[in-house]
Amino acid sequence: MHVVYPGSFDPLHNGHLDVIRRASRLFERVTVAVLENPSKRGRQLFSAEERVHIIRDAVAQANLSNVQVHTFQGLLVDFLKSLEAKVIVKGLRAVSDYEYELQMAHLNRQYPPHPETLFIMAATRWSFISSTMVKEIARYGGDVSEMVPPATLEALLYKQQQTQQ
Ligand code: COD
Repeated sequence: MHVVYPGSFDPLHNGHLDVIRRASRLFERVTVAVLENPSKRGRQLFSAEERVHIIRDAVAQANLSNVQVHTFQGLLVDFLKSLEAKVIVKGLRAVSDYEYELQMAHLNRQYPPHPETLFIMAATRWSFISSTMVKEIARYGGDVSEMVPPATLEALLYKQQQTQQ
């Protein structure tokens, strides 16, 4: 089965990578779909290309050969159609994620290809991590090396150096 794991991934952290790893064990093919949202461009730390680059590095380091990474724009269902995929994978951290994800799952299912959404429970260890928290801690010089893969850590350090120049 071919599944699509969509998100902003700004940036990828260990909770995301754990979902990718577990999905890659369960399904034949996993496409990580990075939302390229022009209206959010100024508000995101990494460009869509940078986010794809980080995820590809992390996936290669983890030896996940059935995982591909692509950007998409517009509606997720249209991207699924273009791939002929019918299953979305999402991660669930807590009840607070559930309401939003439930609404999205129902809405996505209204439109062709009428995808199913499957949820993978966040690993306890990573369930408190979000990209927003990673960025905030990194911005103030905190150590995020336990929360993100080396590819993200490198990209964060590079971004910090760039902004300091
Ligand atoms: N552990 C496990 N899973 C996690 C963790 C963690 N610590 N943190 C986040 N996740 C999961 C999230 O629950 C989500 O499933 C996924 O990882 C990605 O998370 P984010 O935060 O990078 O991405 P989101 O939630 O901002 O992504 C939103 C989408 C891009 C999926 C959504 O906006 C979308 O589909 N947009 C396209 C437009 C569209 O079709 N809209 C209509 C939808 S009805």
